[in-house]
Amino acid sequence: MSNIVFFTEVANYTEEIMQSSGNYPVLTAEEVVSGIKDGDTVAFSGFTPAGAAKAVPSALAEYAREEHSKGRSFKVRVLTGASSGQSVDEKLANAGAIEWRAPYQTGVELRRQINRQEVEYVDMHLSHLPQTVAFGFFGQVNLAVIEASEITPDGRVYLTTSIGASPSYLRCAEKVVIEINTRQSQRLREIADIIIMPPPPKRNPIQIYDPMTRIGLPYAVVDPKKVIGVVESDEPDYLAEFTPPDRISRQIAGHVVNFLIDEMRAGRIPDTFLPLQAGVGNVANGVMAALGAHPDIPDFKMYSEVLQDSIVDLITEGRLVGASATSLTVTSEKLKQIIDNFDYYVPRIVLRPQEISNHPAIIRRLGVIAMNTALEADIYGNVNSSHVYGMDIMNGIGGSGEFTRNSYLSILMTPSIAKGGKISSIVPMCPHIDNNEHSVQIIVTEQGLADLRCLGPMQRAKVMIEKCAHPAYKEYLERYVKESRVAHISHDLVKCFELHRNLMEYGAMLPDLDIT
Ligand code: 0RQ
Repeated sequence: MSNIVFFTEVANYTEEIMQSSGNYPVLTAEEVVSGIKDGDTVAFSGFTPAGAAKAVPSALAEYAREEHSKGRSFKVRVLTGASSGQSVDEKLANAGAIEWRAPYQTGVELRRQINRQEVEYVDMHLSHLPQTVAFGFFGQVNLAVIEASEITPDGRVYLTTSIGASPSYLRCAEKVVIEINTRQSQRLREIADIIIMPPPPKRNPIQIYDPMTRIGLPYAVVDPKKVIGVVESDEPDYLAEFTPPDRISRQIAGHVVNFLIDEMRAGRIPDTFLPLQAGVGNVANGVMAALGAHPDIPDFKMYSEVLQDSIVDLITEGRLVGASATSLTVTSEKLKQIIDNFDYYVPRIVLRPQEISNHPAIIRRLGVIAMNTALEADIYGNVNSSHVYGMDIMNGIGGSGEFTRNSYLSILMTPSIAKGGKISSIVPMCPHIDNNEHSVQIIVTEQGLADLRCLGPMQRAKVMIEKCAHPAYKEYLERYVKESRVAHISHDLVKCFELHRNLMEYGAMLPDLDIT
């Protein structure tokens, strides 16, 4: 029986709309923008920020500036798959054109506006997004602007470097514009594997039994009647260059690799290894490189969300034998390497909708080892990855929650101090918690690794301080525990945020401390 038979309702929908056919006018981005009204909800393709729409957001930013110069208010509600960087977020934020934003962002200017309450931001689990949109919790999506390499007259849309939430936006939006990006390779469709989940309770098990299982189609589907036109573009994905892992990242990576090897020797990870998920950033890149370089780690697969440059190197070396994700967030140079050798990479990479790449059931079934980054962790193993002082957004929870909660092994990593020692990343109590003590199993800093599995709260506190805290903060943390009210989880509710209050007031958690 074919896997996609399970998605009968979707198949019927696909067949039905494919009987209509479209003859799509070529529009300029400015023509598209002239139809967008103040307060509209616009969904853009893009995931960290691969495959983001590019031409329409630029024109939209320009249009917003013109409207503002005429004294008229003009702001839109913005949806994407995840962060959209320069392509969407920063352009629109710099033009003061964003009123509301979901589900994830990393923009410097947008972050500033969110923290000044100029933009309302819904920070949410990324796999929840498609059904949240489909059931209308965000209201009507007025327009979807989706980057593709091709749209056929019967409504097949071949996406580019990310899948993200685009299949859902194509299905749910009132109107659709396709940005045909002539720079993106037509062959990218060969790594796409797209399904849309039917509504509950008709959700049969998703038949992915290996990171590389394919169950869907190479294209997303849109009703051609909704497509108001196509816009041509040839801009590349805008990605920051990665810096090589620094000393701290290499030390964290060393602890993680040694731990995984010990787990394998103890028989808790099979000799064939388990699929890995790695968050974005330098620490994650460093860990992946270290795993690849270690002779005792067998060749492995990934069931992840984002594929970064380090992943391409590992696939090329034959260490990473298969990688599933929702975006190919790689620099132009790495993308060219993939495209130039596509026959080699096609069987080794698959891109899925974010609802599937981050699906709790599949993460649990495959026994994923999740490795994500934290801003801070408390002595009991609760983790804050998103809000400084529990107030100021950094980026968001992203996919870290769905992987941490559902993986076989959940690892959270952070340098033990930040800002030259003014901040301890190990604190008595996190003022915001993205991943709690019930989901977090392992915490790693450059100081060491705390295996919190099966430990009660006070045992956790001991191990966290001993293994993860920076030596300069150990005494403070030990005293905090000793002087706290005796309970299942000891705390002093007057003092638990003393370090954070000091940081806000004096610019350092322990103002008299000098770590040089
Ligand atoms: O500040 O930018 O001023 O230098 O926070 O910290 O060490 O550069 O770390 O870039 O790896 O980001 C958690 C934010 C880490 C990221 C987080 C300051 C520090 C620096 C950044 P500067 P680093 P990274 C898959 C998984 C959530 C989403 C996720 C993140 C800045 O990994 O957004 O995991 N994760 N997604 O100085 C105050 C502290 C601090 C601190 C560091 N305790 N208090 N500031 N900083 N620790 C991807 C997706 O889901 C799409």
